[in-house]
Amino acid sequence: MNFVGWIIVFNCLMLCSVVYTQKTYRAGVYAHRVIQPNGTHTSVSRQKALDNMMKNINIYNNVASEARNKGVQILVFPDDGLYGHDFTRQGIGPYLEYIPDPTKETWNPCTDPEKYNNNSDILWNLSCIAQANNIYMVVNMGNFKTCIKSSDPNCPTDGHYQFNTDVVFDRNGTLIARYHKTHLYNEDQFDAPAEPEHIFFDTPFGRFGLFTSLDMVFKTPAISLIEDYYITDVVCPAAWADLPPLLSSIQFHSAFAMGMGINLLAANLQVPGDSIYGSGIYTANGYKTFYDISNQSKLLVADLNSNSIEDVNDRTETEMNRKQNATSDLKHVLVKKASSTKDEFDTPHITSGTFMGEIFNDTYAMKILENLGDVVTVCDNSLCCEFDYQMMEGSGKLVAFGAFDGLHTYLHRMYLQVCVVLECAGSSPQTCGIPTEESNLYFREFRLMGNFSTKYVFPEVLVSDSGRKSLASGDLYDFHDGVLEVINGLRLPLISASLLSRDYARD
Ligand SMILES: *[C@@H]1O[C@H](CO)[C@@H](O)[C@H](O)[C@H]1NC(C)=O
Ligand SMILES: *[C@@H]1O[C@H](CO)[C@@H](O)[C@H](O)[C@H]1NC(C)=O
Ligand SMILES: *[C@@H]1O[C@H](CO)[C@@H](O)[C@H](O)[C@H]1NC(C)=O
Ligand SMILES: *[C@@H]1O[C@H](CO)[C@@H](O)[C@H](O)[C@H]1NC(C)=O
Ligand SMILES: *[C@@H]1O[C@H](CO)[C@@H](O)[C@H](O)[C@H]1NC(C)=O
Ligand SMILES: *[C@@H]1O[C@H](CO)[C@@H](O)[C@H](O)[C@H]1NC(C)=O
Ligand SMILES: *[C@@H]1O[C@H](CO)[C@@H](O)[C@H](O)[C@H]1NC(C)=O
Ligand SMILES: CC(=O)N[C@H]1CO[C@H](CO)[C@@H](O)[C@@H]1O
Repeated sequence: MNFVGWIIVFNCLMLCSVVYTQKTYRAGVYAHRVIQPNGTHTSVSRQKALDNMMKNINIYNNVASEARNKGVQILVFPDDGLYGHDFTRQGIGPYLEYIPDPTKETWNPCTDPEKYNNNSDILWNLSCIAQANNIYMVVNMGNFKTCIKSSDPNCPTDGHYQFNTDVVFDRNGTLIARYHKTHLYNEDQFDAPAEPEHIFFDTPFGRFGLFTSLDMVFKTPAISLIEDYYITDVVCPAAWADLPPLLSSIQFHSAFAMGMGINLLAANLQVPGDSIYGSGIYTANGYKTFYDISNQSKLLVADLNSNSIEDVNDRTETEMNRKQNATSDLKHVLVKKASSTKDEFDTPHITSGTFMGEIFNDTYAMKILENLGDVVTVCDNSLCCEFDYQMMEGSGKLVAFGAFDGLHTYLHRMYLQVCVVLECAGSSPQTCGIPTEESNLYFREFRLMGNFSTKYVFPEVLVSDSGRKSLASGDLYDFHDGVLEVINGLRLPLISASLLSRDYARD
């Protein structure tokens, strides 16, 4: 093909209005309580590894047929769902398979299991499950790839790569996508790819981006994939440890979908002892369904709208413009307040009473909300947050409003800017930020905003339902122009409302 031809193909890939034949689709996400093998630190035989994985694959097989009976068209399984975690590099060895690059060669492992003359049992089984159930299937597994040190400086000393990998099969069982996880966490058994991969696949009901678990909190490839490839729908196998009060699975995953304006199919592993749980199907306007119980497996099913590429182009341009405009408007407002209305900042409820509180191992500037209604500002470094509220009734406990602008280093290194309102766990300021699932806090209405330095703002609204954390229904709150707004109560007591923003460049 000549140069012009390539340009047309390239532009078309990016911009052509792909006409999807379906306007809606039915998604399935499986919260899988993995059967963890024993002896994950030493190498077992290939047969033993296959037997261990077959225990989980047999469950996947039943789930796929349950999903088919429910009309599911695309089914997502979690990160590490075939063998669990806590492996050494040697220990995971016999669980891995060679996985060819589906952008370079076409392979249907079910119809042609011997093509690579390797151990392809797992790919073979999975492909046949997709084919038998006529369903798109997203599965996480391990990839073994040989390399040569003399020609590849990144090649590990043992002469091969071990990748944490997502594979996607179409309804015929053909392998259509392969993604190597970029941001590993406590996964010494795996190598990260030298360059982050931007992977997506097309279906009759839309284009899906693909990344794994912790990838969701970093810019590359998660954000760059969505922005640069016009992604409207994302599938994300996860093994995400629940990290309240700001990064619980359901809390951050739903906020990510809303903040980025996408549909998100997030399948989390269930490992109760390690607090790994919380799966869901989320949209730009709130959740469709979620499951936040740690000790049992569950198939979640929901219908979603297929977004067209044109919708995304519109969204990308106007949303980003609006967000940028809103942020600059807000900066303007806050700057104006700081300079011209000095009195306002001198009134006691705005300047006094700031104390330092700890949330998720970061030190926040905080204020206790003392009135049933007020407009309160709290600042940390260059971030100022504003909270404009009408409370229904006083909460039995303290209610804090906090701001944080800094580099978070505990667990993950990530630059955060956060505005948060939360009910404290107890009656002293030191308890503000300690995770709790209980609350008595009801707001009639509120507006939460901040002058963040980036457009990447994720709105989180966590409520308490029968003593457990839960998500507020998307039709009870609104996120537009960087402002989180509730105008008619949340029905359930609020645990926390936060705008969590990421300044990726400062990580
Ligand atoms: C692991 O070992 C325990 C105790 O010996 C046994 O009950 C369990 O079934 C084993 N699990 C697997 C997956 O083999
Ligand atoms: C799946 O794998 C098992 C164990 O390796 C093998 O016995 C079985 O034939 C495979 N089945 C299919 C349908 O791939
Ligand atoms: C499945 O295979 C059939 C026949 O080989 C082909 O026409 C069809 O496009 C394939 N479907 C998908 C989703 O790849
Ligand atoms: C899960 O935990 C709940 C209580 O939290 C308990 O009632 C239920 O029996 C447990 N289920 C399983 C399968 O362990
Ligand atoms: C954002 O601001 C620019 C420049 O002020 C303006 O041209 C544009 O229409 C605004 N966009 C939106 C979506 O409001
Ligand atoms: C936010 O507002 C404060 C107070 O006006 C100001 O000092 C700060 O520079 C602003 N931050 C940004 C990122 O614009
Ligand atoms: C981080 O915070 C948690 C609770 O929020 C606490 O248990 C832990 O000790 C803290 N760790 C460090 C290193 O400060
Ligand atoms: C582990 C292993 O044997 N991998 C081989 C599988 O087959 C491909 C293609 O034939 C080879 O390139 C791999 O080295």
